[in-house]
Amino acid sequence: MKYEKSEGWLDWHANPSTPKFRLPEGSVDAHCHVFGPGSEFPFAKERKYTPCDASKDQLFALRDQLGFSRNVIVQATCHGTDNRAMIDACIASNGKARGVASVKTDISDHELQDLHQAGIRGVRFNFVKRLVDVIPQNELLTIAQRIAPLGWHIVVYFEAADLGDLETFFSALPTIVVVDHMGRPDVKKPVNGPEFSQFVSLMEQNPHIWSKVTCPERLSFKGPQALDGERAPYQDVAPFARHIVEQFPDRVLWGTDWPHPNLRSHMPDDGLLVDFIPHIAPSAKLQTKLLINNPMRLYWPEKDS
Ligand code: 0GY
Repeated sequence: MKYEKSEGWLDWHANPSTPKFRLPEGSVDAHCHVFGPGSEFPFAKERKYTPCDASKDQLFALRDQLGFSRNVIVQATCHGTDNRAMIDACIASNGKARGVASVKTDISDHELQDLHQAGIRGVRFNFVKRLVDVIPQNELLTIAQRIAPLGWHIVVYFEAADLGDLETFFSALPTIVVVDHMGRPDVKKPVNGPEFSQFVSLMEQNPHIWSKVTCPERLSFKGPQALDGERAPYQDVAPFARHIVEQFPDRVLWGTDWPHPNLRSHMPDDGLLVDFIPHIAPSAKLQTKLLINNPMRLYWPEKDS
C-alpha cells in the first residue's frame, strides 16, 4: 500500500553527524521506533498521522553509526496494536533489539507468550490525545495485571497538564512504570517550580516509577544551537534531564526517539542528540547507569550482571 505522509511531515535526518561524545561500549538506545515500511507493514486505520517510512535496516544503520550496541523499539501509534513491524525488527536484530508493544485487553496468553519470545518486555499506555483515542483506566489495569506475571513493565506517555489526573493510577500499577520524556515538562518554567516538582515528587514517592530523559528536541524552545560553537545542544532542556539523572540515577533511560514522529519545527541531527548526553549525565558513572546498567536490567535481565 502506498501512503501519503501527513502534511508538513519532516523526514528523519539522512546524514547525522558523528557524535563527539563516545558512547560507552554496550550502550542502549532505549526509545526509538520503526515505521513500516508501509508497503510491508500497513499503518493502522485508526492512526492520527501518516509518517514517512523508517525501516529496521535504517534503524540498525543509525545504531551502528552512533555507536549503540542495542535498541529498544517502542510501538508507534501509527501502527496501533498491530505490532508486526516492531516484532519483525526485534527478531531480525539477532538479539540486539527488544520491544515495547501496544496490546488490547482481549490478547490471549498464547499471544503474550509469542510476544515475549520475540523480545517484547513491556507495553505502552498512551494518554496523549493528539496521538490516540485514550483507553479507559479499568481496561489498562486489566492489561497491567495480565503482563505483570511475565516480568514486563509499562511505558506511559502523557502531557504534563494531565499528570494530576493520572498519578494515582500510575502509583497503583503493579509493575515498573517508565515515563516517556520526563512527563513532557514545560521547560520555560523553573526546574524547581511547582509543575516539575510534581513529577519529581511522583518519582520520590514511588520507587517503581522510572523516567526516560529523552526528547530534548521535542521539549526545547531554544532548539539545537550550540553555545560558543560547542556541541552542547538544547540547553534549556538539560537542567530538567540532569536533575532527574542525578536524583534517580538507577531509574533513568535514554534514547534517540528516531525517527522523531510529529516534529514540525526542525528535525534533529541524531549525532548532536548523542552529544546532549554528557550535559545531563556528566560523570562516567552516571553515563554507565543511564546507557547500560538501567536498560539492561529492564530489557536484558538475563545478561545483567
Ligand atoms: C515519541 C513521541 C511522539 C509519538 C509517538 O507513537 C507515537 O506516535 O510516540 C509524539 O508525537 O510526541 O515518543 O515518539
